[in-house]
Amino acid sequence: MVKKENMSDRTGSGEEARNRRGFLRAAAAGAVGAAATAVLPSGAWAQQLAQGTVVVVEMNNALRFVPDQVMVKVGDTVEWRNIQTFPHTVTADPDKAANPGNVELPDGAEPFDSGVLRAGQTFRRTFTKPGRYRYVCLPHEGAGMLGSVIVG
Ligand SMILES: [Cu+2]
Repeated sequence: MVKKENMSDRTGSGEEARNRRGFLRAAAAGAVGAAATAVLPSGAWAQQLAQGTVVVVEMNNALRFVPDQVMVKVGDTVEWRNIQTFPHTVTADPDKAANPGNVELPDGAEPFDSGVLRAGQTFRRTFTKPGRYRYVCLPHEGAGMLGSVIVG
């Protein structure tokens, strides 16, 4: 949208450019109004609204998930973010954990594993089965890098 405004400034007459800017402003105001009256927006935002809330868990060089326990609703998504430099994983798979007792999944829930997440990388999981999920960071499980998600 910004790019289009710049183009019209360059190519249109002064009057035309002013009208165009007015139209764009009205269109933007209309979009806000539409969102406020619950007309579904499009794209990623719509998908996010339809799927529920996104809760963020950070992973840091102190070898911790922060917060190490989150409570979400069925349909919500948890996003893990590596905010520093050490590589981490988000692993809820008893076959991969050094101590399978550190991992827990509700009956019927599929194990999952983010793979290695380097600095700045993220991993998302949407939870569709209620219950308690306990997971580990594979490289730092021994250092106590453990977390849980309670889905209610
Ligand atoms: Cu880790």
